[in-house]
Amino acid sequence: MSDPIYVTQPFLPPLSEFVSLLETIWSSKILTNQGPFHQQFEARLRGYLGVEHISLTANGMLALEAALGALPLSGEVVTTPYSFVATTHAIRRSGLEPVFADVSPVDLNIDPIAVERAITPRTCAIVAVHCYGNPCDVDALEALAKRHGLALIYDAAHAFGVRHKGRSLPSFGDLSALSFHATKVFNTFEGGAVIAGSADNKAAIDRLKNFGITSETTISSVGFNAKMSEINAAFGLLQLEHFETCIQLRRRVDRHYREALSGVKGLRLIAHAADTEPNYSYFPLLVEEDFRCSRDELYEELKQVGIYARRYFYPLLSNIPSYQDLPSARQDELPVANAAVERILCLPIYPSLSTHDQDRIIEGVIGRGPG
Ligand code: T4K
Repeated sequence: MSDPIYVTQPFLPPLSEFVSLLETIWSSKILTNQGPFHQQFEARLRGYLGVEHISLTANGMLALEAALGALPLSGEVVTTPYSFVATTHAIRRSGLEPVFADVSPVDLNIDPIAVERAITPRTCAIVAVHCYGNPCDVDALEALAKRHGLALIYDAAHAFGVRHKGRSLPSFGDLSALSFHATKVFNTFEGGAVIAGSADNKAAIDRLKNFGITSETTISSVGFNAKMSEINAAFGLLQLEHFETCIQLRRRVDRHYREALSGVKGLRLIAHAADTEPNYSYFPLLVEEDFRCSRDELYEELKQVGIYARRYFYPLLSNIPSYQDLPSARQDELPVANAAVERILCLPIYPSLSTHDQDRIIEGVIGRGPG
């Protein structure tokens, strides 16, 4: 059998380029606690993302917890059930109550009309996800948040490098949380960041991620440890130099899939949004009823030939034991999300995916057997 193909493969720059950065760390012996690489990486990201305030974190989930912890929130948070489990867990672990609202059938992002219906006097915030890197309806969500006096936080774990309406997508909202996990479009092995709309929020996040410490003798809040180490920050600096090349390589893969699979009976591709420069982080397919087989049969068929597509984000978060008893988790209240998780399949996409391997995947999907 041919080599396995996984849903993603992290981009790694030439090792020789990283060694000199490691030598710097070895000689300085500064390993963590906002050292020089941490500061340089924050500065470079501010420039790249066109934002004023950013705080690096150890991973994307803690970035989201830090974002939620930076604001004076209590009560209910309206959020999507169609995401990775970190989104809802971060809300719950912050002592807040997740309230699910359905998603739009067009892009599987939270539907502002459903959000408005879910708002009660106890709602304090909206946590929306730019799912697969496709922008939420940022204007409608901002208007809603303003009208109801709510905080607007984006889980932008998939959105690094996306530009929307002339701005970097993670710059929308009061706060956005990024993930730099190995499986993400931009990785620092593990890592993340919060983009803050104000210096005060950035300061609150900097404190929270450092145990709530303000100075050597002042501990002003109950924080945690979510600091990014120097090794991850140095690696991020290097990764940034290669990022545009990675996006171009991903664009090639995305185009080839779209050319080969658009118009195949029973397959629906999610279109790139208008006024958007995508990051091509995922390639989601919806396997409709009139396709030659079901989504799960397709998933198994591909696995048989060594292609490991993934059903992101199955199961739906409103259907897992931790959340299924919430009143907002009722399946009839979330028809679009419940239907989508039964149909979704994410095909492999990453910079080093060869055309040969991609053709194997396409042939497997279309049903011409192993390529
Ligand atoms: N919000 C959203 C919307 C998210 O999607 C995520 C994370 C978060 C928040 C939280 O961010 P972090 O705290 O993770 O920074 C993965 C990732 O672990 C997770 O980061 C990601 N979302 C989620 C969508 O996917 P798995 O369980 O699917 O990963 P895994 O280990 O099965 O990896 C998938 C494939 O990638 C493997 O088959 C092979 C390849 N791979 C993976 C790793 C880890 C590699 O080639 N090298 C690697 O090091 O969850």
